Amino acid sequence: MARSVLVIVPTFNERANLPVLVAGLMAQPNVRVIVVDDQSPDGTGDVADALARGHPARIGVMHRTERRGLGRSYIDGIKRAIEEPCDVICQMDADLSHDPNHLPALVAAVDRADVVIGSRYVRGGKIVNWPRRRRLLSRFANRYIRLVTRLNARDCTSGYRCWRREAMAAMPLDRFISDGYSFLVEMLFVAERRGFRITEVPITFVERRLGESKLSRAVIVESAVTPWRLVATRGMQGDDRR
Ligand SMILES: Nc1nc2c(ncn2[C@@H]2O[C@H](COP(=O)(O)OP(=O)(O)OP(=O)(O)O)[C@@H](O)[C@H]2O)c(=O)[nH]1
Ligand SMILES: [Mg+2]
Repeated sequence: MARSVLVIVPTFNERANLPVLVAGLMAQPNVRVIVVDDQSPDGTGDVADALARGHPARIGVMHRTERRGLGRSYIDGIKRAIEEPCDVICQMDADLSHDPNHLPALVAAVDRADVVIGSRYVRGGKIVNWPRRRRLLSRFANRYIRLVTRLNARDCTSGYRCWRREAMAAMPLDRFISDGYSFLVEMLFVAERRGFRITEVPITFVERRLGESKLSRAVIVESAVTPWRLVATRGMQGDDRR
């Protein structure tokens, strides 16, 4: 890849998956990684440190000690990422659902957009090994979010995204309301309100084979409520015009 790319990977109990993902990312030229671990009880943080010792110039690790959460982890990771020299900042799950081989296509699309979503729900996008129940939940979540927030993207909940560095740096992270997964929807909502160009590139999403999902009841409840909160505050947290 011609551009310099920084990938933020939040981890919680991904000890078996992280080395495979990192190997895939290290095989891509001009890619660096920041792992943001939330004191995983399974020792993912130590695994990340060991990987970083193997590639000190390309892998950084953050060990969070404050309240756990995907959104909080991303906020910490992004704050660090925008301090580092790079052209594109990406977000990616650690559970091997997101293939590093899709990265060049996503990064290339940053030429014509501020935010590029690795999307399951555009032509060419696929989901492998998801049970029917999980497919329905994701489909429903996307319909619901689009209906409530009027977001245009087909896949508003994908965690595989690339941002033009300046667009990411313009996000008002300290005003975000989400702790967990709904952070992903909030970012998109704020980006759209700021007039950023959002585009989608198809990916093949593969269900995790190892480790456990962290999709808890609390996370689902937050995801159901947040779209309404965003609309109610009209994304004020993302609006400098107030
Ligand atoms: N740092 C951090 N990472 C988290 C937290 N919760 C989830 N993650 C990471 O976020 C990514 C997505 O989490 P998953 O559990 O795979 O969630 P999902 O992909 O929506 O659900 P599945 O389809 O069941 O895998 C993975 O890399 C997780 O390790 C958290 O509280 N803190
Ligand atoms: Mg997953």
